[in-house]
Amino acid sequence: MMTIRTRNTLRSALAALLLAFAAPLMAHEGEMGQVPEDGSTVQGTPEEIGIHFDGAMRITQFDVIGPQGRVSLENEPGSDPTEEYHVKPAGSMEPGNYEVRWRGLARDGHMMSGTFRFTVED
Ligand SMILES: [Cu+2]
Repeated sequence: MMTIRTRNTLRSALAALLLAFAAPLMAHEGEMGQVPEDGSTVQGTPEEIGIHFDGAMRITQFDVIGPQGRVSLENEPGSDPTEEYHVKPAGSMEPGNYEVRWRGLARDGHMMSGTFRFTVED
């Protein structure tokens, strides 16, 4: 018959084993930086708007929303995984606060999403 101590030891060993197997599955691409930087203020329309990841990410949604609604972008989300995703505004952007909302699929199959904000000044 097992003592409680033995059972607890076995349980700990099993938990450690599960963690060892689970760790690689939990690793996924992270957000490394934004353009313009989150919380920053830029003068005039930014040349590009984008996001950097520490691994390839397949971006499925990338919306820039400002005072006049959704900003028209020159390129739409592609289907190729990339570490650097950039779009160019199709026209000039009015001064005001903008929010970028993105979604992507990491290599491990996890859906990732995030937002960042920047301000455009005259
Ligand atoms: Cu993941």
